[in-house]
Amino acid sequence: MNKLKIAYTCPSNIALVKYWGKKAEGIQLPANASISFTLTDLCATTSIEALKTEETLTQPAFIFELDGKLKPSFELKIAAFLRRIWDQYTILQTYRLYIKSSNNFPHGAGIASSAAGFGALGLCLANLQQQFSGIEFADFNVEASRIARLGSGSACRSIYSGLAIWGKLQDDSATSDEYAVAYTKYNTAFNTWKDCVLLVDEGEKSVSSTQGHAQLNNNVYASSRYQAAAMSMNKLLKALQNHAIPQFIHIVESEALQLHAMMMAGPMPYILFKPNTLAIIEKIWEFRASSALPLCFTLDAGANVHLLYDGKHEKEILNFVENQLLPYCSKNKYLCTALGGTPTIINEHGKS
Ligand code: 2P0
Repeated sequence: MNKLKIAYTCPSNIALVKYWGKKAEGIQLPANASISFTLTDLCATTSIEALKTEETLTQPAFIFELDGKLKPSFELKIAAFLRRIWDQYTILQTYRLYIKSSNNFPHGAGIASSAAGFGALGLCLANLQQQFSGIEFADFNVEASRIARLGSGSACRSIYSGLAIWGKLQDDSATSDEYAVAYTKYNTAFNTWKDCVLLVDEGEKSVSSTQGHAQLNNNVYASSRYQAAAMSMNKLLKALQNHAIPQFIHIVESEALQLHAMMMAGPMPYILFKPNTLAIIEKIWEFRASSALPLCFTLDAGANVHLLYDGKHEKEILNFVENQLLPYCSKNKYLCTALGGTPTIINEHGKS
């Protein structure tokens, strides 16, 4: 076949226990296990057209467009990713890839666009390799998650709807450092939870996440952080099983603050949150104390605040957002989404 085609849409995710730091050995293996909620409405859509070349290639050949525009700044990361899978993804050795991607959320909105983007790319490539070789992977999602991880660590969790764990847990043989797995043992009362992303700052981050991870190699608190993350995982899984809201809130907020504490306590300290990030956190604490409603915040590697809440109380909580938090948001902007999105194939019959 001279042409193969595929397209997937894949949601972003927000970590509850954070991946922050990589193992010294191996490629893109996490220093600690993490768990995330997949975000229903915040997605990347990626299509690939693979055209057969006359000659055998010696390195990946591709063109990448984001929202219809060439993006040279993303090419290095994609090229590094394709080189990592080159030996096993034999399609790359005789096909040139035309990769087109778009997000349904604004770039720089503090939503993990690389998680959604590399999640979709991993799904597309795993599917294309199957089309090319005629051999199915034993577990397609595991394979897509494994290669998504090689593009961007957090992307491996986006392959699963709901909750996903990435990183080996001693007492769970299904878990792995190489790929994420779905976590299904949680109390279904969490199915009504939502995420409202409060956009504090839409600019580019001063330090990328990949640079941030690397700083853990020389951070004197790194080993304590990895121990604390393991404790957080242990406690959070229990809170998720038992629908123990106070414990859930405590661990999720502590994890967000530890993430930023590591940035501030690293060898080249930096701060990604802004004054309005802190103002929003204080407002959330005040509102929770006075209302006793189930809500908490978490942060990604950026200034924006993810307000997690039980959608059963949506009216009161969105009133609070509108009345008290909007003044702290850039251009009064926020994005709300339910938890639990699922990657979807758009076209699997594109062979010609
Ligand atoms: C996470 N983050 O668990 C953590 C918390 C951001 C804050 O994983 O170098 O884009 O591509 O593996 O996955 C963001 O880092 O970094 C991240 P690479 P990635 O979601």
